Amino acid sequence: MKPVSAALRRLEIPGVTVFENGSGDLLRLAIHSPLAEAHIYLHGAHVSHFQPRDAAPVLFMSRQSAFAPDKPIRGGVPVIFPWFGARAGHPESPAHGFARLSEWQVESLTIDGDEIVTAVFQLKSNTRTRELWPHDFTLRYRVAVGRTLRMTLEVENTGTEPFSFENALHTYFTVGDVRETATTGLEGAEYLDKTDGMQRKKQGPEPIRITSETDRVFEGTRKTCVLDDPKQKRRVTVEKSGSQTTVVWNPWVAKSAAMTDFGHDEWPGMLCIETANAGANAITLAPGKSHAMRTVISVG
Ligand code: TA6
Repeated sequence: MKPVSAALRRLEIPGVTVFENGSGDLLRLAIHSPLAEAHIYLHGAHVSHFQPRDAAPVLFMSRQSAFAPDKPIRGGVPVIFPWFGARAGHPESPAHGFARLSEWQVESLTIDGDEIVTAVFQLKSNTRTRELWPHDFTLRYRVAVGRTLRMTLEVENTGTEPFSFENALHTYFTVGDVRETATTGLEGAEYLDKTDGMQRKKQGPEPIRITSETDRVFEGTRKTCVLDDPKQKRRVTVEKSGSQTTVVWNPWVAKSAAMTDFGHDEWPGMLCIETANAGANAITLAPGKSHAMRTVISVG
């Protein structure tokens, strides 16, 4: 059991939030407010669970996910920074960057007049991050839990040189049956097909339906997406700002079988719709400047 520090205890809001040992004895923040429930691990500032009152859980979590200091968590909302996917020219670098593998600090914890609980996490550049990526930065991640889940990732360049980065909120949604879902908001948008050698293609006028392994990187889109999930009789809306890339992913059969931290039969129950800036949409920040990317998830 990992002890909870006095500093964290002082941040707790009695009756609403508590720091506790979660899976793998990793520390997590548990939120039980009148509006919703949520769990956020300090490891990766990883939202692993979100459930509005009177609704079913919104996020998928693999039953085979690792919960360990040096491993990514498979499900929920991984925070991706400073590169998306494999790092070009650096096969030794961890996929999807180091933010999801890092221990974040808790900066503040508040509840407002509308009973929305906001947790702010921080990750600053350090010796380890500089070994992987030679830049100075501060990441600030605001997670506001209410009827909606609102996540804002702010990147500040605290160094003396400009730097370019990619980022993503790599959200895993739980769905009744992915083969019955329809995702709208990307009609006519161009994408890179990661299942087909990154070929550039164009989404047709119809909603996205999942009929095989799907891994599409839509560049140059600021659109809101709506995930229609007939089996769970609900729609999930993914609004965003400060993001020009949306990624849609389902591993289907073969890729699922190849992933050790994912159940071979779990693919029908999840779909990733990710708010990102990747590839041609990578962000360049001058010293002293900041960039914020936000996503708001609501269930109807
Ligand atoms: O966002 C989709 C993707 O880039 C896929 O290519 C797939 O690899 C997925 O992320 C999961 O990546 P991970 O490194 O978490 O196994």
